[in-house]
Amino acid sequence: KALQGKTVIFVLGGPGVGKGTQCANLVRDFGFVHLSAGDLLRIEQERPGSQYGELIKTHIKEGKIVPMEVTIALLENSMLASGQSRFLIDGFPRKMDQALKFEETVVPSEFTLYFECPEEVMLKRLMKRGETSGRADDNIESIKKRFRTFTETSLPVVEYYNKIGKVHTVSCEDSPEAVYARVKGIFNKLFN
Ligand code: UP5
Ligand code: MG
Repeated sequence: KALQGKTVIFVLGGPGVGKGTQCANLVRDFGFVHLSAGDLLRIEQERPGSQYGELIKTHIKEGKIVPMEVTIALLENSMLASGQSRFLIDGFPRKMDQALKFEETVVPSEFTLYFECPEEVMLKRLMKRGETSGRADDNIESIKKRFRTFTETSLPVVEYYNKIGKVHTVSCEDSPEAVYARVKGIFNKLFN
């Protein structure tokens, strides 16, 4: 319970919607620590001696959700190690049980920042990024699986928080700058 009282914002949205891009802006302007669950899993996958390397690799390629014990431990450890108190948790929770478990055992979230965008726009962004990203899941087969997992399993998390009035939704079809203007509008009211 070392993290009780810290500020946590969940940043959710489909694959390639721009979560990482917008979180970088918020780090610069509002002093948040940005923790991408996907980035942490990719780092753990590469760590020599990790017992989860193979598990993470196959789950990411298949667009499946890694068991929450692994992801929550990575997030909690990073939060503690940072010594900071404001966190953007990017790309997590992706499943309802993960949301409840994290809020119960780590810290409750302030709200969810939800990025919304049509699938064909996200597809274009990911295919373009795939030309240079080296990410094992930036190919058409994996992307389709990621979209499906998002719609079937992760979107219900957003719907749950929306029902209890804890979601700020931002449309992400426009340029990164235009999207950030909207995000900044929300954060200015809450954190300045
Ligand atoms: N771009 C960004 N914004 C743009 C804009 N407004 N206009 C035009 N282009 C824009 O952006 C994607 C690309 O689009 C970039 O090239 C960017 O320049 C451009 P980015 O900011 O990277 O989008 P993001 O939403 O972060 O996309 P990402 O691919 O990271 O999202 P995913 O949710 O798919 O990936 P993540 O890394 O979170 O997860 C990967 C996998 O890890 C999951 O599929 C899953 O298998 C596993 N995972 C878990 O199991 N559990 C977890 O808790 C988290 C992940
Ligand atoms: Mg990302």
